[in-house]
Amino acid sequence: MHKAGFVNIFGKPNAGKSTLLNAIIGEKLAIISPKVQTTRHRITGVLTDPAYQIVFSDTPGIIDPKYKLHEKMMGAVKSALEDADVALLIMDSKESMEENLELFDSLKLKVPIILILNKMDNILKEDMEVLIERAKAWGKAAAVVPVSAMQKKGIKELLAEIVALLPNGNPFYPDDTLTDKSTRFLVAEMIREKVFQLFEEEIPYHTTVIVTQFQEKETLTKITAEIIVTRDTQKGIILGEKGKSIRELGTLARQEIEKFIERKVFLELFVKVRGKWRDNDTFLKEYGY
Ligand code: GDP
Ligand code: K
Ligand code: MG
Repeated sequence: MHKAGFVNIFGKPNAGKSTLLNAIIGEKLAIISPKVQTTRHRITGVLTDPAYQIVFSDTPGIIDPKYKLHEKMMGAVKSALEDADVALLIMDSKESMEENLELFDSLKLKVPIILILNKMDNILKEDMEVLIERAKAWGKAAAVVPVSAMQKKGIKELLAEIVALLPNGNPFYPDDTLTDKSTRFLVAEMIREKVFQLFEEEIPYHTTVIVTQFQEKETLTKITAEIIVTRDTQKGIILGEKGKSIRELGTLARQEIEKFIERKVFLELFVKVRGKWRDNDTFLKEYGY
């Protein structure tokens, strides 16, 4: 019997949800950074095998909403909670298990749970065994799986546990589908990732990116994107002295995009100031939230 189902990834900010999705799918679909609240959307990755198809969703980390943007982000978490066949609850193994289990309890999940102890590369083997025992004693997980999403360790074992819990069914997507997100969206996210990488403090959180032009030319793809910030000072920082910072941003983003679309890219970036985009429904809608 063919198996198919929806599997959603939950956990605190920085637990490694996006890294795990990418490790499972084998493509960089979700952007990653050491900063919290990097992921703002629910991102789907589809894994197809002759025997099964799994539709994974990465979600923003679970937080208390402070802005309308946060409310939209938590809406993405909630909708993911309600339609999963299996929930992957992931935690950083270095963090408090009590706190994480308390959070997971508060989700009141009715679907089968796999508890993932991530970042096992940071933990001694004997300490990991203790953690696994404590996680099993929680009693709510059908399986407890240690992984290193970063080093792609434990992924096969995790997939076996997921498949065991999947319902029978036909595939939802054609077998070459990787994600429900458009290339334009993923490209905007890659640029946003570089903003998280290059700029500090409030800048990444006040920034969004939209791709305004995506043209496949004969020898290259021409992409134009707008980087939206909330203040003139932020625009100045992103541009940098004589445009130095935005050139660096452009180079890093272009390299990443070229790897992903496997074509040469000409990338043009503009910075725009939109005062309160994070708390304005019209702007949020325009920017895809
Ligand atoms: P998210 O907020 O849950 O989506 O977490 P990310 O996937 O963005 O990862 C947060 C940080 O943890 C990044 O700096 C990752 O490189 C790092 N990270 C993720 N998985 C692992 C892992 O298995 N081992 C280690 N050492 N770091 C990891
Ligand atoms: K993160
Ligand atoms: Mg993430």
